[in-house]
Amino acid sequence: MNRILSGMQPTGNLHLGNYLGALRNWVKLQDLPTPKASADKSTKPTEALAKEGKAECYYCIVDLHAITVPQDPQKLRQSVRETAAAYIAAGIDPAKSTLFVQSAVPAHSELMWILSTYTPLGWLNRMTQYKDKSAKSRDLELLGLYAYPVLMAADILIYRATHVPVGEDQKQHLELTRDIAQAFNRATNSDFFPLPEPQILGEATRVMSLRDGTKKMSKSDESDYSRISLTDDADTIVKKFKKATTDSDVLPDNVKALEARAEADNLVTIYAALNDTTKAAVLKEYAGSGWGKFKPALADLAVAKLAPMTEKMRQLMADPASLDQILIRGAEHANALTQKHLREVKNLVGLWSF
Ligand code: AQP
Repeated sequence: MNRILSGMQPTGNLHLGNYLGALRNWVKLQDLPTPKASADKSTKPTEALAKEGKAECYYCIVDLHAITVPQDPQKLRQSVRETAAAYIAAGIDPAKSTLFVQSAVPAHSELMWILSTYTPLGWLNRMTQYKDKSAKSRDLELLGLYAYPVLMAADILIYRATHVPVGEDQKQHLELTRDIAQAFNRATNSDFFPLPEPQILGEATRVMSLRDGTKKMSKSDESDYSRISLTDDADTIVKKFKKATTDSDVLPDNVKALEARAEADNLVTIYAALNDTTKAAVLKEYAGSGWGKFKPALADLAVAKLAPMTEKMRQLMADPASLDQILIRGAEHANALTQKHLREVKNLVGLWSF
């Protein structure tokens, strides 16, 4: 059985990058008849996945990853619910997908320890996310942040997941996950872990900051104007796009001409992704247009797509008990599968399990 796993950190408001790069694809994969582990490379990944029967989808809120940087406990708990509400508002259906909180499924952490014994430090030293985050403050030079990719590998492998839909920034961590899975399989002379395939889908695999087209849109950017949050109201969205950094040229008539124009490329990419079309199609419509025309059109499109989701999130947040029930049921389901897999891993390694 093919299985899909992905997650997001409950570290504040989710943004357009999280939505277009990951969440929206999770919904598409949830609603597909699914996969074959060795996808035919000549077709698009979603098409390849669609060729076979249904996949099981597991979507988690990775609070153990969130605490690799300091968190306020109250805010973290609230943020877990907000993230669950965003998943459901975006289209994740708890009746079709298992939706749960990582810290409620202890096998993730237990497998992480086991996998860490197969992970050479040299592999972790190459991870750019640790370097980027720890460079911001010496206080972040912590084992947890350094070991984050091993926990991510455990998150995926404990489900024996075959496909992992993520944004482009997670590609390196996915490659590490495959290396760790191979190292474990080799050492235990087994093929216990499938090698999970990244699903980096759609036009917007890396949405950039609205202030600086060379930086990725991120929750931790100090400028709120760098991102569109899923909870932003219409006025805020319009204002943020209006203030977005751009050059002074009109839009070109071909995608190649966007290559040296990071900010323009980003806005066209966002438009294409929101409209479920390609950058070429957007340029066909807007070639020769200035920002005075394109930015309001982009803002209108974003408001039309995001407003129903924001409203649904608000409704879900008004009933936290129901959200908690969904997460409790999801954790029960996830625990049943992961405890079974953990017993099998322990047997292979020679650890106690009963
Ligand atoms: N800018 C982005 N473009 C496309 N995809 C993105 N993702 C994140 N940013 C972009 C994808 O969203 C998923 C969840 O990410 P996460 O919340 O676990 O952590 P993150 O990547 O660290 O998100 P942020 O916003 O950058 O958080 P901070 O600022 O706290 O580090 C992943 O699939 C990711 O690829």
